[in-house]
Amino acid sequence: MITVLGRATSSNVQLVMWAIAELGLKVERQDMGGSYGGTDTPEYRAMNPNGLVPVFKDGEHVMFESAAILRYLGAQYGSEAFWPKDNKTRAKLDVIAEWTKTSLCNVLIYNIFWTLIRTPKAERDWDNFAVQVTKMGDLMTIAEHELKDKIFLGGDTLSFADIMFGHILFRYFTLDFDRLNLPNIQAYYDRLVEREAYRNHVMIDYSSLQVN
Ligand SMILES: N[C@@H](CCC(=O)N[C@@H](CS)C(=O)NCC(=O)O)C(=O)O
Repeated sequence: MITVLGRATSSNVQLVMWAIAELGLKVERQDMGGSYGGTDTPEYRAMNPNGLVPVFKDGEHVMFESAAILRYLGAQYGSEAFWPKDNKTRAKLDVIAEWTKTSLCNVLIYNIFWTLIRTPKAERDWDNFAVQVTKMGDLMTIAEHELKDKIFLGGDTLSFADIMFGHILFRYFTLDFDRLNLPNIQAYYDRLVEREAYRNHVMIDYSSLQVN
């Protein structure tokens, strides 16, 4: 039995839940973290000493860190397309996954999202925001080239790298900032939106996180 502990509005929970749904696995999710609390108990800290969500359980196997959970899911349950067995083929996809989790998430989630949604209006640093929006454009231009003539990052079928890259796109396209016109990324996002699992687990209203 797979269990995920974490609120649905967390982007790190979303990527895990989306992966589980794409892999056709059964899961039970329990709201935790944020206004739900529950992450500061000794029991929770024993599972994740950081007190953050998500925590993932597959039977007795317990882990945290969404990217590590995604890789575990791929290795344990993924098809050849989702998690290629060939190390070099998989490593090429993992470059994009890792780049998303580090470079892209740092700009989009920890700067742009954090400024617009999680920081009180009076405290927003608009000079830094402008720098981050320019950085976002530079990074997404790299992704735009990567997606040239591709349906998904690895070819015609969704892989773990698409879960990592794709899970940030809902916020990328719905936050209020200036985006470059990048047709490959727009078409890729439109394809993700067609997927029920993406709509159910990633396209989650984040207005409850908004501070004013
Ligand atoms: N590197 C961790 C980061 C986890 C993280 O920052 N989670 C946030 C939500 S996205 C969190 O727990 N925030 C506090 C809370 O929700 O109580 C991962 O990818 O799982």
